[in-house]
Amino acid sequence: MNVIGERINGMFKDIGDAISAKDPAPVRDMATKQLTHGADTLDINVGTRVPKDERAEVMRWLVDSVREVTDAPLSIDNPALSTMRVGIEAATKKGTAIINSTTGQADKLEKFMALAKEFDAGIICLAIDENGVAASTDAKLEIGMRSVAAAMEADVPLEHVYLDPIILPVNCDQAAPGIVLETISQFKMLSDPAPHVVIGLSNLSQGASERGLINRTFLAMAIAAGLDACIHDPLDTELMHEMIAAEMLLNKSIYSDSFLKAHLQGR
Ligand code: THG
Repeated sequence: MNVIGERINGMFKDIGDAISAKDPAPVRDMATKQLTHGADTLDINVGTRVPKDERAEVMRWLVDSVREVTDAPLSIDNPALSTMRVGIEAATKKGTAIINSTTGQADKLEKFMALAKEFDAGIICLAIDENGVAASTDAKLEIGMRSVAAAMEADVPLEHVYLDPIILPVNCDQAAPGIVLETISQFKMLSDPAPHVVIGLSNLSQGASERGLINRTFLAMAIAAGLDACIHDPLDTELMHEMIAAEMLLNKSIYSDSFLKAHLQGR
């Protein structure tokens, strides 16, 4: 499982305040903390408080701040191509990066895949196009297929492609999580080698109570369906333990009586 730590995001008060104050210390600390708690990759998102015309510069500052303490892979989380280029350029000076993300319109796919090729970066492709978030399994698969085809066309290796079916808050549409589970297992059959499949787990429980319980229950089900990357909070210890147990039960890691301890030490 590629754990993509979600905490360096301007939507969180601590990081939003650090951005406003141009104080790199809380950003560096949050990077280190997520990595010691088991994150493999760090998501970097400037948030919505920053005015649009300042987002590229803030992205560069966030990436440079994180790169002072780690060369771990960074997931550059922004919809605009110009900000994406700045973030990917800064991140790949030292280490690798993932483009997070592109939507499925032909022109967007072409431009973002060219960027992935240029920087040898990974790329997350959302099940969204000009009609918005694809609602049905078939509509999500259709965009997934288009994304895989665009990667092949641009000579981006399928090992660098991550399909995101898009998980929305369960309190808005209770049927949607089941559709996402079905989509995850079908995404895995789209190509050989299979694309990676990723979700932004915390979206699921936004506005709900019992957030932790909802997130970790769904993560176990999604891992069973084939999820192999997840944007979530690695500081949520119960969630991380549940993830490790799920991987052990699916025979993706070795069982021993002390499997949890052994796996935590290995991270
Ligand atoms: N797919 C991809 N990338 C993504 C998402 C996705 N990036 C952004 C988001 N979704 C994943 N990251 C978060 C980060 C935080 C929250 C949800 C998703 C979250 N935040 C609290 C809230 O809104 O209640 C804020 C808490 C606070 O302010 O302290 O839930 O789906 N590819």
